[in-house]
Amino acid sequence: LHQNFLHQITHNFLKQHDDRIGLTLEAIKDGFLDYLFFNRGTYPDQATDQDIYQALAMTIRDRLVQRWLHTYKKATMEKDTRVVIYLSAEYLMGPQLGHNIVNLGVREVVEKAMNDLGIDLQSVLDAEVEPGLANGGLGNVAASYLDGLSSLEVPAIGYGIRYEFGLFRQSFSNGWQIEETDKWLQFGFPWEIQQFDRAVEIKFGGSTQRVKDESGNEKVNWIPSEEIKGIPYDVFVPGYKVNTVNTLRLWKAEAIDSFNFQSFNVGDYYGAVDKKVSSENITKVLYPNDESIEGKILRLKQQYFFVSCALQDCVNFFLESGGNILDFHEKFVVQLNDTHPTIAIPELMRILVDEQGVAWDEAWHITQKTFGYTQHTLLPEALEKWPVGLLGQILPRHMEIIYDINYKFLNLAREHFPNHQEIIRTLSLIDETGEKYVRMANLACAGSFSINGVANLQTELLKSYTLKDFYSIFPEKFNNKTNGIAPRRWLMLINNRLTQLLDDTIGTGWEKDLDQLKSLEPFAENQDFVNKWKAVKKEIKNDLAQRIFEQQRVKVDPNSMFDILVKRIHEYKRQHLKVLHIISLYRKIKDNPNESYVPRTFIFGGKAAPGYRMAKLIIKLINSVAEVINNDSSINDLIKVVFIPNYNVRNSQWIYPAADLSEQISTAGKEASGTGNMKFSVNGALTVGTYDGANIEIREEVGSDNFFLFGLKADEVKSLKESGYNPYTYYQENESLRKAIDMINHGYFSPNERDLFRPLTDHLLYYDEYMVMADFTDYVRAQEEAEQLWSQSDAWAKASILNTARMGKFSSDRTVREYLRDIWKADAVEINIKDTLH
Ligand code: F58
Repeated sequence: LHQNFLHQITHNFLKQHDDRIGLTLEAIKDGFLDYLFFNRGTYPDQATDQDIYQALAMTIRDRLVQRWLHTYKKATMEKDTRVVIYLSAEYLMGPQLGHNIVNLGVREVVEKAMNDLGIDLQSVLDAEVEPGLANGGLGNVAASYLDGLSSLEVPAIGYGIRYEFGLFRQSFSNGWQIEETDKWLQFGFPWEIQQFDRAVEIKFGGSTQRVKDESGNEKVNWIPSEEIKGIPYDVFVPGYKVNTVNTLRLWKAEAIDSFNFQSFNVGDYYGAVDKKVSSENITKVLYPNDESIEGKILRLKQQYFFVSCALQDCVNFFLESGGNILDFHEKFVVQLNDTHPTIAIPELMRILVDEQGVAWDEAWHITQKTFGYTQHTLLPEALEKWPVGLLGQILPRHMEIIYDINYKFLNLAREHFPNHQEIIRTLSLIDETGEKYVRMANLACAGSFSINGVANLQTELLKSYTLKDFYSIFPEKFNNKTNGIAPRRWLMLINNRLTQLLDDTIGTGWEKDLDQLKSLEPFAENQDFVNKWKAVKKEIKNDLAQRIFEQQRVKVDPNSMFDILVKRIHEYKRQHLKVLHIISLYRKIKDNPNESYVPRTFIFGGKAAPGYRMAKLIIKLINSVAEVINNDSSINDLIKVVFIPNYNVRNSQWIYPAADLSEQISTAGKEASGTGNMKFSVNGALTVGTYDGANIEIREEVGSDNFFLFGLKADEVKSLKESGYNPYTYYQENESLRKAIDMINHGYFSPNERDLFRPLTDHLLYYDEYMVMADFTDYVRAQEEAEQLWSQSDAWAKASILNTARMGKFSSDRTVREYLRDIWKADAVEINIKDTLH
């Protein structure tokens, strides 16, 4: 009976399908008006921006559900298809509505539907509150790779955390960064479906016990002191113009029984809800550090919480579909997005050995065949380690498993390095140099079959320094996967004007095969096209100028060079190098007012980790410099400085397309890859950059004439440091650098507090870990080169065209294909939504 019923509704449903969830103008309009009335309870003329956004979002979501259900049931859950599992504590999804409209291929229809109703689509998109569930680049690639997997029709699940509060919202008060809670869920999030029936239980604390099972074999029981529930929320990840809609499954922590009746009965209401509050704290907030790890208990609990939810979920649905646990690694390949999900390795061992009764060696074999590990950093402070005591207290069984893995792993290492106690000590999963720590990166290397960096230089540096000894034991595990960005979001969606021009010039098709942009190259010689290119850029810059004026009341000239530095604020990313350049230019204009100058607008954006004092001081310095320069009428508006607050995906979408010059100025050997560099360049910006991360590969592709290179190379940074670096000599030798620093130190930008920026300037003069002083002179030279090219506007436009034309390599589709070919080995599965589901 049940089966018949199922057939019937599927049949009826399919009959009405085109009216109900079709992609026609009428269907979309009807859906939208229905939602407005029945769901939002309003008439069109009384609807608020939020009503309109929610109604359109639900209308689009309806068009994803069936595709998603089919992908999940027909591909992901099928026993024999291989599924890519992505484990990441962060996903930078960005606003969803526009992106999903583009991927469904209905941008024009939706625009028309809205227009017919007198609604401007852009203002609907502006009403969305984005899920800010990431710090920066690492979360961005996680989101791009899910998009790529869906677009290539490969079944995949991303697992992560549904933080109630995402990355803090940034505002400025008197130039200082202020952090506010990001309540991104306050109006509801229309792109998720709660899945109560797939909830799992997670244990913490307590102790372990060795017991005998029914057949007399010894096994370990973990008796926890705390248990909580993980509730999954599925977010749709549609591919571009295909039926595949993969799943991003985000977990929320809840108390198992939210009410402690015993306490309640004795009148302790607050005690009764206490447990609920403390369980739910686990997924309350995203830690706002981008390149260092806070050794907080809650952070470890977050990590374990989501990876345990994920692995239990995989094991459950594999066993439900009749899989044999010994084939786990055939069904799933699990990619660790950086070191923070590494606790998944002992967790899978625990599930296999303690819960599924698999023998240790076999379990280790399965585990090692399951995991791939991506490293996103070169900064030692970002290599995560946990005190043995703390890890043992929160996860006593995992600590035992880690010790067992280490014992066997070090025996293997000794075979490679028989008499090298020192090397064995650095390879050990336990750091015993002082207080004992578990080295999570070492655990990840030991437990994965693949280890990859995210750009060529970084992978080489991992092999020769950071993970050198692992490389000598397991050279075959190491590989490089240069990052990429999703062309649908980072070009099509955000740069409609350029997209139109590209479509008109080389036709469509490049969105799925970015190498096709190559056919734009000959147009760089075509004056008519060059003029069009310039006209489009001008309009885009007008849009941004208008937004800046509305937001900050600063007038910027769209004819000036838009020189942009947006990313997290960090000393290694060297926003202060940019500030020193701006000050020296300002000084030059004031000293020689009658010379001619290139008018420039310097735009900054980015958040500082709330506890990172130097980064916050850099923000204050930028805002102080902006205040002085923007109000100095003697320089005739030749330069303007703007700091756009609360840099996030939404406002970055206005920023990237409008850039003339992209600033990628990290100290060489510090930026693992960078992905902002790619977003700028594909939108036609020229780069001024160091020989670092993916800059090197971008320059290789776009050509050295179309890229302003400067600064020390990674090996030069290293040898200068080793030979005794003295930043003060650069201060003595370079007059404009000296004047710029003196202006800061004399209180020019902080008249009420002369010494405000001393910690920053002292650091530069006497320590300068990131070699700002050493690179200043060459940086100014590269900037002058840029100004010369800018003065020949056709030559600049040509270089800009060539940047876009030659960025094909940096599509995340290429990166995903390489992951699939070398690591994941999963195939595409075409989804037919006419298939009946059982
Ligand atoms: C970034 N890392 C790298 N980490 O800095 C950047 O060069 C690279 O392009 C990008 O990854 C993608 O590969 C990064 O964003 C974090 O935000 C972590 C958050 C969790 C704690 C450790 C840092």
